[in-house]
Amino acid sequence: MIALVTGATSGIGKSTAELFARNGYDVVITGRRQERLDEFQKHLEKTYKVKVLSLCFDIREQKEVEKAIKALPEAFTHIDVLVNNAGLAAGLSPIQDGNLDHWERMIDTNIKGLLYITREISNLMIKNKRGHIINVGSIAGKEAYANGNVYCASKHAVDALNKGMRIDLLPHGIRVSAVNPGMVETEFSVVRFDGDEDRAKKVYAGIQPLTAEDIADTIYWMASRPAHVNINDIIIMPTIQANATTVLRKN
Ligand code: NDP
Ligand code: 8X3
Repeated sequence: MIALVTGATSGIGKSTAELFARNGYDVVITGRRQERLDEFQKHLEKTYKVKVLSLCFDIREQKEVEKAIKALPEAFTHIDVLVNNAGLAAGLSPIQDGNLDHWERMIDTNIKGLLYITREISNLMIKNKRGHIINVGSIAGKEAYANGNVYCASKHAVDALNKGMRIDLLPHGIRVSAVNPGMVETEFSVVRFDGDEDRAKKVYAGIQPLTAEDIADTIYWMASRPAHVNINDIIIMPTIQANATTVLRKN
């Protein structure tokens, strides 16, 4: 079995690729940071004795995505599971003060990048007559919250695409699922706040957030259900979080 995980250099994607490898899957790991990919590939190969292919590309660049997938070695073309994880939030501002670069990055990565890779891999899955696409959405795709505007819109798009893909791929026997997490402590907030680590730490101060491993567990559980079972959609929150903005903090 083969799993391709986008955004496997950090956080949820990295933990997910590791869990699939631990369960004997060969894995394709992607991201833009070549050094991290190389190091992670060595670790997975050595620890789990599985085949690992690392692909370094920017998911926002359609030609790069197409080239990387078209050049997959034969042994990696039978992708069983695609985890559409690569994504980010950039900024947290009211709509009228939005930073255009932040908007473009979120829309190009979370929506267009997810579409580019899905187009390539779904065609391989159709040829192989099997497959499972697991989309990483967010609680931000289920609710809008103050200053979350464009990030929330991008994750609402993932929610809609999750439903649409399931309809279009139904005749081909391809399963489509989504996991929508609340707060998970990864590099997410450091990226959101343009590298401001102190501000990022405050997001998780006084709470027990989810971990990347919690989400990896959920994704692997979805993928490992019997072939006739499809988990359509899961919202997963830390116990201290009731919705996008209601969080119980210890002072
Ligand atoms: P991280 O910042 O830790 O990981 C993000 C991953 O996405 C990295 O591997 C990064 O790789 C990759 N990525 C980002 N931009 C690109 C790009 N242009 N091309 C290729 N790869 C890219 O964050 P998380 O693990 O938390 O985020 C993973 C997913 O989970 C995202 O879709 C996020 O929206 C979602 N999510 C996160 C939550 C949280 O609270 N953390 C909650 C709900 C959903 P590289 O930089 O090497 O390219
Ligand atoms: C990440 C969770 O609440 O920051 O998608 O939007 S949140």
